[in-house]
Amino acid sequence: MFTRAIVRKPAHTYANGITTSNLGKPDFDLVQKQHDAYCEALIKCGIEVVVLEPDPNFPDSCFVEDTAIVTKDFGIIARPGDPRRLGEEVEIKKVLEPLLKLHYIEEPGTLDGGDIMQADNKFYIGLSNRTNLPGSKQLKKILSSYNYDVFSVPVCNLLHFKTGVNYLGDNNLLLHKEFCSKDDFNSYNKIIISDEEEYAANSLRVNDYVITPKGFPETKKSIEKLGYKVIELELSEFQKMDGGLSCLSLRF
Ligand code: CIR
Repeated sequence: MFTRAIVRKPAHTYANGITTSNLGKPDFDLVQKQHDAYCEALIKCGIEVVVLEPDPNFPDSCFVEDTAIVTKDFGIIARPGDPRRLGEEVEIKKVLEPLLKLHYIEEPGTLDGGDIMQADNKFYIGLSNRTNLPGSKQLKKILSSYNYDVFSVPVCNLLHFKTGVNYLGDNNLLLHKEFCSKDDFNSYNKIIISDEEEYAANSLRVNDYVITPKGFPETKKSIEKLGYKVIELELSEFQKMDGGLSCLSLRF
């Protein structure tokens, strides 16, 4: 059960962020509206949302998930793998410091929170272009000291691990087909996401609801079939900057 979330408003420089998509330039009015709707959805799920002010020096800084890993008992300040995002974590550290015991990923480690997935007492670390071996080793050591089981998984064709895999709870795992043949996930009830609906693999369980991007009917149907209440959100302007649903918040 999550009670709190941290989000950060998109900055007016948002369109200068990093992207590989060719979906066009984001419309900043719409970005703000979609972000507001995201915050409202979290509130509907019973979450107290802390909204941080935008930082125009970091166009990608609304994607707060990449800056830390949080649980109810402790947090780990990440070290973003793209140098253009290095420094976003400083503000998040200030916010989390009074709330949680903190640990840190240190040089030469790099690690983006979007590569880290918790599934009950397990953590999966995606080794991507953003999260390197030293970063993953440091994280493993910290998480193991809290008695979590930790596994590493290579990420080849996606930005982050959670671009393609997300745990809904109750043993249910949303899985883009890049990962479906991996033995690592055999113990889960796998919901395989097709290429056409890849963006919806990044759906998010928040308490009694699953929040999912709008426009992916097959995934929505599969999630509803599992018995979850679904909230759909329009996220077109975040998709344009390679941002998924989970990356807009830190939940704990
Ligand atoms: C980036 O490339 O870093 C941002 N434009 C998008 C980050 C999305 N984060 C995530 O999926 N966890």
